[in-house]
Amino acid sequence: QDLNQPYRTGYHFQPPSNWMNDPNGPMVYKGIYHLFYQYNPYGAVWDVRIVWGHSTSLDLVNWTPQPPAFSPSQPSDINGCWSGSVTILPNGTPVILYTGIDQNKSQVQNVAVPVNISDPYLREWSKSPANPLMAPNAVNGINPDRFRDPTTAWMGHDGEWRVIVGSSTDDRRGLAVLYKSRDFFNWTQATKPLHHEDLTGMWECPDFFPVSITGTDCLETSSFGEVKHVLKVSLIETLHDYYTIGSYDREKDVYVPDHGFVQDGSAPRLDYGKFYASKTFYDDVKKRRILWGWVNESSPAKDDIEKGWSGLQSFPRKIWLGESGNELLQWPIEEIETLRETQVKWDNKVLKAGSTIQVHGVTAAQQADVDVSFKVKDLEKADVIEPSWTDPQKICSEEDLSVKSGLGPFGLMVLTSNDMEEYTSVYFRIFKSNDTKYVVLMCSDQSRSSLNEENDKATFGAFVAIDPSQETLSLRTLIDHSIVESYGGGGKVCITSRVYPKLAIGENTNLFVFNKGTQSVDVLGLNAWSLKSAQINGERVSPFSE
Ligand code: DQQ
Repeated sequence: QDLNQPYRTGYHFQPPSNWMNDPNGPMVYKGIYHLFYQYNPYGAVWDVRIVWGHSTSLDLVNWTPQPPAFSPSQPSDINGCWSGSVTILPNGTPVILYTGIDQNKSQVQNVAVPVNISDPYLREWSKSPANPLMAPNAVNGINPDRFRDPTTAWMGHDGEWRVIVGSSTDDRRGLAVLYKSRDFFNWTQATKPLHHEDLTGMWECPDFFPVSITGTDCLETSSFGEVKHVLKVSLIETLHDYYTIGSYDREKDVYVPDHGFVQDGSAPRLDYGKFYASKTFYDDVKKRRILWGWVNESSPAKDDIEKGWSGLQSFPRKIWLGESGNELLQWPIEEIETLRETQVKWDNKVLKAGSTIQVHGVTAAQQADVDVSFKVKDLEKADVIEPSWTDPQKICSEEDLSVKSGLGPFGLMVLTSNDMEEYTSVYFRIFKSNDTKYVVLMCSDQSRSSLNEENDKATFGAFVAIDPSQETLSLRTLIDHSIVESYGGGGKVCITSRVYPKLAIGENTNLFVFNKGTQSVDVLGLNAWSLKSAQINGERVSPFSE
């Protein structure tokens, strides 16, 4: 443990040093996984002249750094190489579409192709002299400051490629601008966007992909058949990633969500904590769709500069359509199991009212994978939820653990210091709603996570669509030094947070299960593993040891 660097992660992706934001162009090529990312080679803060950092992996867990794929170099990207995506052409060649900031500071879309397709590491990329392929068209109402982040393209029924680019109108109508092409190089803007939604502001990093309605197997982006489509957008106004599930009309080239969008606050989020500018790719090796998201720091920039880095990627998650057809499910990819060491296992333990039980034996409590399932018997003892409590984050923030309610809070205390001065708690509370249904609230409370008062310690929360009278309530939490990534209800709700303990570091880190409610709760099972460190992009030279 490098005590100068207690917040560097053991198995969450980060570059050797400096600033990282959005995941870009993830893919698998010739059996090698690639992740590109928005990267500032010059420091630990964002810089407009950002480049495409690049790392490769055999298993999505251990990563080797590669030279940046490309940097600003031609008029169409001289002021920055911003986010974009990879499309694998039918002949197997991967092609990158990305946003360039051109010589006039306009946002334009460019293409880059591998120099040597027989190199599985795709170390060299060449930009087309034909760039830019798409420029903002004032006639069509596209503002040059709001025209970015092309998706993976998909092939339509007519053999033409389609791609969407995020945008918005001056009056805050969010747009998924649609472009079409026969040859992938000459693109024409369609007369109508694929989808738009009033009063949502700029749509960054859209993602559009099919999900199977018949099972958990996932689909390549151009697949059609027994599918629904998902449109994800990153709203710059809230810095959250929202999704809708709906139908894509291939004839009319429009997407219609099954339920409303963000306007009425109803669109679900991929994560209710820190998680932004996410992107999926189809892994044809394991027939799954994998999601990555940028998890930014919660510390002041001066701390980032001092530690020499900023930004993580979430642990890669498999993502698929839940049985209800109304929600996406997410789960850490199975490769995490290769990191598991010591295991602690509990079966059937009663968590009495007011109890806090330590999970002994997780040797590396700051690098752990904890999976616990609860069964709550006395549901009739649940308090009735206040009708005005419609904002889960607000309930989680206002009702701290000292407030008792019949059912809960119960859950995990992670990254807990020896004397409990510091801890992060991830927990459930169950309420009754007036129509005799139950409301399950999941919270991730960072307010006690560190004695350092300078960090953003906001609490996060979400409702989990689960009926606790029929189903067990599961919570899986990945703990990794300064990131706590939690999956509630089997992946229905994710909450990711960043924490910077001063005391709960190294061996002084503990893990507990607790129940602060007035009724006992059963732990049906608990499995906790210490995780060893992955090899992530090699050793970083500490600025403190030079
Ligand atoms: N980050 C990129 C943009 C994108 C934003 C620039 C989202 O392309 O819209 O670094 O975080």
